[in-house]
Amino acid sequence: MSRLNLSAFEKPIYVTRPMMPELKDYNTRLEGIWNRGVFSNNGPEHNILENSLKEYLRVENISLFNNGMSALISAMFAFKISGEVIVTPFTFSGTVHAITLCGATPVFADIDPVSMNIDPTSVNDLVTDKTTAILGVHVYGNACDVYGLQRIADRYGLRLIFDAAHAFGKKIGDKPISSFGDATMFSFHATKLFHTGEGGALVVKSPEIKQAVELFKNFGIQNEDSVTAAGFNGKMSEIQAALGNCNILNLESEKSLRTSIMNIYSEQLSGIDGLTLPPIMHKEIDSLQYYCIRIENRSDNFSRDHLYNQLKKYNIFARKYFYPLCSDYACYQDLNGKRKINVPIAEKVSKEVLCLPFYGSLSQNDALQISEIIKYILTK
Ligand code: T4K
Repeated sequence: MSRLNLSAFEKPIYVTRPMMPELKDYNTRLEGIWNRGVFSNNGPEHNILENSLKEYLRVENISLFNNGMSALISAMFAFKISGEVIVTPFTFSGTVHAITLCGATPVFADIDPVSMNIDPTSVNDLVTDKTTAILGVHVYGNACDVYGLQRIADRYGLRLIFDAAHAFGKKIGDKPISSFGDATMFSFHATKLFHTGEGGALVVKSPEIKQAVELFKNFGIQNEDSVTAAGFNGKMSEIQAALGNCNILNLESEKSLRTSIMNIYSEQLSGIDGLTLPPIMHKEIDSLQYYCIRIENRSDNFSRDHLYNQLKKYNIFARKYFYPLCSDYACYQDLNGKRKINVPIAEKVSKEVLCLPFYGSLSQNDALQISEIIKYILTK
């Protein structure tokens, strides 16, 4: 390895870079698409990917989508979600917008201070006779308290839906993450561990719900003679699926490269007072989606924002996922009526988090250099 240095990177270093197959392998699949002239509507690339994902994720009822948010919206419609949905404010905008776009009202629960996922105790306090569902997000790929949330869902007869945009391939013990709750959404956006450029999937427990989901994502068309429900167009194209069929073959090597980067950061950044490494969640197989540290806001020279801004001077573009909180968006200020939004832990956490560059094509030297720069900024 070359000598460590504190100089700025020549080229920008982003929070993530997409896994990319050999162009010739993608071209081979594109040639097939060209020869067939089939670009969408459950073509062969789509069907191959659906079967591969069934096997990889160990699931039965999976539907592929043009993006993760479409998949989440479809879950809402398939379950006819209305009234209030209890959700974390510490997530990407798309999670909460999916609730709103379906005509339901998001109600914000607080999060656990360690896992940074929705806190079942806070959820329990927010259940009313209008509540129909809980929407949990496995933030950074750390699993929610799936058992605690299921107990609440069972107690009040609520649907339990998970946003697993960050948790592709995640397991709790030997159970796939999508075996919990009624439905689980995955995102296959270019910024995700496994991706199809844009794309996503929905895994559901019941075959009947899968039928409703398939209908909804194809305009409600049952067959040439019958349209049985109002639906939209959520279909994954052949071009997207072909990329997924290439990428799935490189997944294990991407994961092993990310594991090396994770180990470098965890070793280099441990023991810094005021810096917290990602939580180690026991009995979980990591999804390796993000590497997120937390910085206590102690002074002008020791805070998340200070580190974030200083890193830019070195051409390092870390990201503040998830700041601001969804509950602070202008469009969600009036939603909860007289009920005050009470999410103090989420407020604190969102001001501390910083996702570091984390992807397989980041070199180990670069990860070491980024660590050195972080240590320098925080201790100078
Ligand atoms: N739920 C959760 C919890 C989510 O995190 C997301 C998406 C969703 C739901 C919705 O799923 P999708 O409908 O998107 O499938 C990015 C992604 O656009 C978004 O998918 C993701 N979460 C979110 C956490 O991150 P931005 O606005 O930060 O993306 P952007 O364009 O700034 O990209 C970040 C960096 O990645 C860039 O600085 C460079 C790199 N990049 C990005 C793209 C798109 C590349 O190197 N190549 C690329 O093609 O939202």
